[in-house]
Amino acid sequence: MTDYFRGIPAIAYEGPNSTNEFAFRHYNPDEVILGKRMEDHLRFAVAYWHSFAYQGGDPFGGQTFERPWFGETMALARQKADVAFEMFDILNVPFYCFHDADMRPEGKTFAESKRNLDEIVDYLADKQTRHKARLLWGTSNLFSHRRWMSGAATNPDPDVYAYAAATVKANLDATVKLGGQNYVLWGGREGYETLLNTDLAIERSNAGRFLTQVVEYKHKIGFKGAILIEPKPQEPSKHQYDYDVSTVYGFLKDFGLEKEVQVNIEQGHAILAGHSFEHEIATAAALGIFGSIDMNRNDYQSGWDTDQFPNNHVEKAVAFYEILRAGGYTTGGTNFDAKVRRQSLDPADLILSHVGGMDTCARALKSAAALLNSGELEAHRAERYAGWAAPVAKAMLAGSLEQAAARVTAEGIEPQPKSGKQERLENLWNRFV
Ligand code: XUL
Ligand code: CO
Repeated sequence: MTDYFRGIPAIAYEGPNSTNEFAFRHYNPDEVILGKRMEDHLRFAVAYWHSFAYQGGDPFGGQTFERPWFGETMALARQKADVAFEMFDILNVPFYCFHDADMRPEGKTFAESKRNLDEIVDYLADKQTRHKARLLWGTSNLFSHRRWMSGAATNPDPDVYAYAAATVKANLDATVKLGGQNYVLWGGREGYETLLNTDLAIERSNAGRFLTQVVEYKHKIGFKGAILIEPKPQEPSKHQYDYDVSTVYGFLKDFGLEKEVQVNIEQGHAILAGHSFEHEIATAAALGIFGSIDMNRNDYQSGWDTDQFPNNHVEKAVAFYEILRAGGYTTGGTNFDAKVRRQSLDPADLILSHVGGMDTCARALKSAAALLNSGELEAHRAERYAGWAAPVAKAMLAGSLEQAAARVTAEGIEPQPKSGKQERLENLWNRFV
């Protein structure tokens, strides 16, 4: 036991009228919604990096947090893990996520880093036997260390590709050892700064080969979880190859991996790509590659990936509606890839940021489920597309362009525009949030 969260109680559900800061007003894990427990719908995860490794820096200033476990030793790494599991217990979250670099000190050589990783993974595996939280996903940090500055799998130097392969293999093995349900690849440096020094064709092709090797290795070791790509258009690279869900789908199709790999969609990344969160979720669902989400938003004025906790349930309800419509998560979950602001110094800030985020999502889920259950929105949608169920429409799709064209004169077609009813549907939404 550490005393980092001393005096902070385990957070329990007290209902919407509670004024207790340290209570859930909406997140009630055992409440059944659409036939499933809320905990099983939402599958919340805490991100190891933002809560336990982030030091409070921004582009203009360094560390503001003084966590007792900061430092590059194994003893401090174990202390960090102790605090992490204490926080998971307080929040009663079922999952966490990690990068290797969040959990273990960097060694002087690959072998030393790997030894440190293996040691901390054993420590976490032991903790998992005595605590509730399990691993939602593991991933590799292939972007912070200077060796990755020109990319990992897309680096011009084949030795860096090899180092990336060794790193991903080690983290996939660690994920399996911890019973992880997914493995995520986010390619922060898989892109470029300037075309003047970049062979885009080689880089993209190597990225495809790398992902294929990852999938082959997954099958070789019998990992049953999902491999997830996390799209992002830019930042840190000026341009990333995994720009958005549609770009990733094209990439997967190109390398024959569209049945092997799904996406982890982050709200902030969707915004950077000029999309809404729900657009990205709905696109992934329509393409059959929806996997998991990172539930963190950007600031709408700054235009940066600020990784803030969700606090607007109306906005999130639309996203959860799309997740429910897609049938919910299978191996995925709701990961808070979110960090407290650099002025939020207190241990309580770490807890209450998550409490707020969990309550926001729970409230959003309840609204989305009620609207879906009412069938009202789906009835409008079904009516709008009903024409496509008619035999004549199906025959037209099965036939040629000339046959479709011939219908116009043969049947005297003169289409009559119909209202899209947007405002009426927005009013409908507002009845449920
Ligand atoms: C960076 C980001 C990462 C990934 C995991 O923008 O979202 O934290 O989620 O590497
Ligand atoms: Co993320």
